[in-house]
Parts: sequence; structure tokens; C-alpha cells
Amino acid sequence: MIPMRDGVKLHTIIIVPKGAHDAPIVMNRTPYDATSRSTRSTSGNMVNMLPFENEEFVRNGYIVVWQDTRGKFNSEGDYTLNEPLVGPVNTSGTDHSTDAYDTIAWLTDKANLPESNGRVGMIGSSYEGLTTASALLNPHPALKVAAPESPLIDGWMGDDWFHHGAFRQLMLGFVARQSGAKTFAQMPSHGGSDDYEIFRDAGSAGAWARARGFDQLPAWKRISENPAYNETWSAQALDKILAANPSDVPTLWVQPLWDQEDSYGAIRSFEALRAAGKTGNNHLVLGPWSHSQVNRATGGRNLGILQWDGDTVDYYWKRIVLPFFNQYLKDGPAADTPVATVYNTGEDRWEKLATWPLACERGCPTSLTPIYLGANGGLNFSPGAKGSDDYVSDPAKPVPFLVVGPFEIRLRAVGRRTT
Ligand code: PG9
Repeated sequence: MIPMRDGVKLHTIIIVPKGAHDAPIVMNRTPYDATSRSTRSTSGNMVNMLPFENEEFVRNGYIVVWQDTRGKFNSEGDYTLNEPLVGPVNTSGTDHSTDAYDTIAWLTDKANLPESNGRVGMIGSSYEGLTTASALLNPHPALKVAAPESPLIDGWMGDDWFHHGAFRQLMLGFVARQSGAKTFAQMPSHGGSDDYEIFRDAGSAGAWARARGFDQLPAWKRISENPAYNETWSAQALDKILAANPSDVPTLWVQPLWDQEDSYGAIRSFEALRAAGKTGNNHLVLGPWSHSQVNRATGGRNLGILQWDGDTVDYYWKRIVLPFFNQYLKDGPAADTPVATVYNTGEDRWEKLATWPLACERGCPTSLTPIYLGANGGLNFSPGAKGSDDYVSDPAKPVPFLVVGPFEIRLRAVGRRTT
């Protein structure tokens, strides 16, 4: 139980390899139960016991740390779903940034953990990507490297809650499960198995939620009362906050190319930090994955019916993440980390790029050629051509879609998920 600056203690699991000394630390801060997240099996062997995403770190002698975030599972304190950093909306004095700071201070105190070399890396996907990215604001000096994977950065623009303003009904179950109890709350019944009919019958997502008592959940009130892009969203958009307070921590921003949940934040943060002058320490990884696929032992030989030449997830861990972390946490050797490591899906191979986006090779951004939307679904190189298209939005004839992501399949099939 590691004490934070306000006296709240956070439940932290620290797994130290036998005989370790001068070992680097890799940490994940999670709202999804540090105990189960860190337990793949009951094996006494560290590689088999810890989850797939820790495997390469364990093989390379790292100390592994998992922590329950404030207010969740075995940690003390209050939980706010998608809590804004300290500022106008959060006046509590603590947030994911300060909690990461205080935890790193404790972990790197030799009196607490003599086996460590005093250096910490943070990694995690999605909500755990949010906690990783938050640690980059006023970072503790011992935070030497970070990899936010599919981080929730701006919940309206393109991460989780809304996708450019379109609310994702799939998040309703998540809100209830995550904020309705200290552990995972029972999810309300969807009322059937066909979302198309369920939400049409309810009339709207809000009506569906009201009928199930969601108005009692502060997190739902915050989301449903702010359907437009206002200060609630912009003031907590991490890409903007980090760009205004850029850190020197070497960072890999990891964006799966088919991320059905968080498809915005990693790229935007990378771009915003580079625009803020942090060109040397920010790198982008664009891989051929779905949300959090890199953290599943099923690997990366395919995405649905698309087959890749080799295991792209294996490549990610062994050739991208581990060398990058080793460089900063173990004194090298220097990793060959370009500005952007991108999977070229058309030619089925990884590319190491010295710039991103590629168009910037010819000068960025003034020489980019703007293309304008035109009438009848057309595109124009000149803004002059004006026109309009229209369509009838008929709630009685919504566009059907098929949910294929593992997250959603788990939500429906067994009522719980792992990241
Ligand atoms: N996409 C999930 C999430 C993150 C943050 C808020 C709400 C949902 C996740 O996989 O963690």
C-alpha cells in the first residue's frame, strides 16, 4: 500500500526476479484490478504467471509493477471515471499524474526496493494508456521511458466515448461496470441481443440509460450532459495539455491502425508534441492491430481475414518496445528507433520512417495540397466549386453494423472483459 501525497494508499503489486540487483522497473497503473491483470496463471514461474504483455520484460530481468488506480479494487480513495487532471474541473490536488509521480518516488527509494536501478518505464493500453500518458505531465525524474498504447486522450474527438461527436452506445455497459462499484459492477441487461433493435426501441441512448438508472452515475451525467465539444472535453484533452507542458521523457506513441475504440489520441499526441518542439524524444508506432491486440497472446499474424507476413506483435515487443525500453532503462545498447515505425499493409512489411506524415518530406505543412469536398461525393483541388449533398436521417432505418472487436464480443458473450 504505497502512500500518496494526500495520505491515500494505493495497492501495488511488485514482482522482483530472484537475485535481482540494479534491475529496471516497468509499471502499469490500471483501473481493471491489478491482481487479475497481473495473474495469467498461478505458476511460480514469473514468465508464466505474469500476463503476455510482461513477457519480454521478464525475460530481460525487469522488476514488474502493477498498481490499482485510486478508488479501484484494493486501492483507497475515490474513483472518477476518466478523471480530468488537476485543473478547473479537478480541484482535489491529485490525479493520475501526481499518483504516478508519488508511486515512482516510492519505488525508486532504495529503502523500499533495493533491487532496482532507480529507473522506471511505464506502459499500458487504453485506460492504462491514459494513466501512462498522464505520467508525462510534470514527470518524476526517474520516469525514463513511456509507451502509451491506444491511450484515451480526447474522449470526444476520437477516443472511447465519442468518435468525432458520434456517441458509441457500446460504452454504456462500460460506464456502468466501471463506475457502478469499486470492483466491476454488474452490467445492466442490454434488453436483448440486437443493439439495432434495442436502441431503436428505446428511442435514444439517453432514454435507454435513464430507464436503467444511469442518471445516478456521475460519469454518465458528465458524458450525456456534454454531447458537444465544449470545455469539459477540450480542457482535459491530454494532447493539448501535454503539448503545453512537453516533457523530455522518451515516448513511443502506439496507435493500432484498426483500433475500434481509441483511434485518435496516440497520433494526435505525437503530432502535438512534435509541433511543440519535442522532435527528439517522441516516436510513433502504427501497427496492423485492433484495440489492445498487442497485449494478447494470440499474436499478430493476422487481423481477421487479413494475413501478415510474420507475427507483427512479436516484432512489436522484441524489435520495437524492448530495445527502446532497454536503451533508457538499462543503458543501452542504443535502439534503432526512427521517428515512425509503420506497418505498410499494402506491401506487407514494416517501414522505418524518418518523418511522419510522409507528405512532410516535401515540406510541412505549407506545401501540402488541399483537397475540397464537392457535390455528389466528388473531390476538387479548388475551393471554388461549391455544392451540397444531402441524405435523410431516418432513425427507423439506421445503418446496421456488425461488432467484431474482441472487447465487444466479450461484453456481450460473458459480460466481462480483459484488456
Ligand atoms: N477503451 C477502454 C476505455 C478506456 C477509457 C475509458 C473508457 C474505456 C479500455 O479498453 O480501457
